[in-house]
Amino acid sequence: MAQFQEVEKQSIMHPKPPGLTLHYGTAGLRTNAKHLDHAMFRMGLLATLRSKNTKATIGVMVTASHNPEEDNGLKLIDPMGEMMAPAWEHYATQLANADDLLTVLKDIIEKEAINMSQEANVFVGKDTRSSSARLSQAVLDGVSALDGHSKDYGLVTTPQLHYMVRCQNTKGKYGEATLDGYYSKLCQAFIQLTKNASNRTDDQKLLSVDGANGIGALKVREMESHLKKELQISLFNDGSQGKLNYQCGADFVKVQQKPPTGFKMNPGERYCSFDGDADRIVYYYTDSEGQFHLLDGDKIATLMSTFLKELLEQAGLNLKVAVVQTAYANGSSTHYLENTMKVIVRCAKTGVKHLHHAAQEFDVAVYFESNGHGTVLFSEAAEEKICQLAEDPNINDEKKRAALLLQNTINVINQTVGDAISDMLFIEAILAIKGMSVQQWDAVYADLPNRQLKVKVADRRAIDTTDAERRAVSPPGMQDTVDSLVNKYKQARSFVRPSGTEDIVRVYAEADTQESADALAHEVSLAVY
Ligand code: 16G
Ligand code: ZN
Repeated sequence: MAQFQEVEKQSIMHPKPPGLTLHYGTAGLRTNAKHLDHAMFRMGLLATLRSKNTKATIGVMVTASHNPEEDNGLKLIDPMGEMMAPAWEHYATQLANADDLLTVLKDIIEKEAINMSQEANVFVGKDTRSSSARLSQAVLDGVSALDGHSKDYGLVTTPQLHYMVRCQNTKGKYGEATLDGYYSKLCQAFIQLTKNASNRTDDQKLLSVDGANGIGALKVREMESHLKKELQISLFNDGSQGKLNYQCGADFVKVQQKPPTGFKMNPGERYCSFDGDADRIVYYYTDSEGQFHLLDGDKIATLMSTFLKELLEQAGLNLKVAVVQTAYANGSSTHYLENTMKVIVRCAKTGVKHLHHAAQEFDVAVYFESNGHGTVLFSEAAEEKICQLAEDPNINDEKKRAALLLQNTINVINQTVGDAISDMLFIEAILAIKGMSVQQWDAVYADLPNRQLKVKVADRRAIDTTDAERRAVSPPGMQDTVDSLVNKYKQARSFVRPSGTEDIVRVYAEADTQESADALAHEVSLAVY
């Protein structure tokens, strides 16, 4: 077939380095940008096949998120804006590593019974890395080699591209598949929400944002005029001087538990950091003693779920709110959510796709990883009930207000994936409506002291876990040892899991004091073999 001849011809321009093996994992493909050209071309081919297979538009985002500037990577986006289905992740790995490209390609076509005359559409986006332009061109080459149509969105955040894909495939029902459409939808909803905040002072409208010297900074600038001064953002680490993700950004702040470089913090003021592709966010402040306080994904999930639960009650809607966390969620947050807020809490395996999947089972579900990646999902039935109520002329004022707030909440949220910009607007709206300071938000519960360690082992795959990674089933005896160590400490919990992104094992421990958490993490790491 002519298509395959074209693939063969083009692939010569995108040769695979000998001996290189890549793996499409939880975060897509990711490695040093020097080794990725062939993989990008091939993922352009795969996205085209996936588009033919689903008869829908597919997305390809070129980014390595919070990794250093020298790295790059890619994530594929399925029709509803969600991460690509796991069965196809396996094809991605096979295709990226194939020595005989055409054989693997034909194999996928046969296995999935793909109709090659079906039209294909692929949306492509990229972050601000210096390698991204060249690599996204390789993706576009791959799409055209198989006769697919592509649309190059250029510089966008990862969640913006997810959003575009969903808009396109739902024929505008979710919004318009343009950047302007995205900003208008989110910002209008934000402005409507903040109209419910009484006596909001100019000071409360101020927020400092660390853009990680990446795409998020660019896009916050672009959005500013849509906010009509209802949120006044002071942007730092905007990419004009510093290096991407270097000593800044959400991952740095969460891991180091300290402020990013690039600015001076004033006590009591609100700050947040995005990561390098703006799909994660964390908040923080310093108190009058100069002590740093981090509000991570767990605190964000608590704020959002509490707000939603209260509104649903006021609206008299019988819809269940759930929170989906991972094993890393601070024990205090789980305890508070289950026992004080009385919301359903579920634990999923690490990796956004697992949380997203678990969240889809509920009417309204907030999912967040502690690292700040998360969003809210509303079931179709829940959205319908909320919209019907908002339009019902026979309800009292309190119910009406709650229904309208819920409706605008749906619109401010990017339901496809965690989105720093959308999460930020929703958090700012909640704080404004509740008249809550960042300190008051922080004081809702106190985090248990905790410690994370990395352990290098001969073979991390020897460790197998169950119960959403909270217990190890192999090697034999390891979990018993962990249990006996945990029993020595108060309010303690610990688990061991193999990393999905690095060749290491991760140990997490929490306990009543920092000394205990540190000691427990250390003892558990010695028990890992
Ligand atoms: C990936 C995941 C992230 C997760 C991390 C865990 C996505 C988009 N990203 O970066 O959510 O927290 O892996 O890494 O799913 P680890 O397995 O090395 O601990
Ligand atoms: Zn990211």
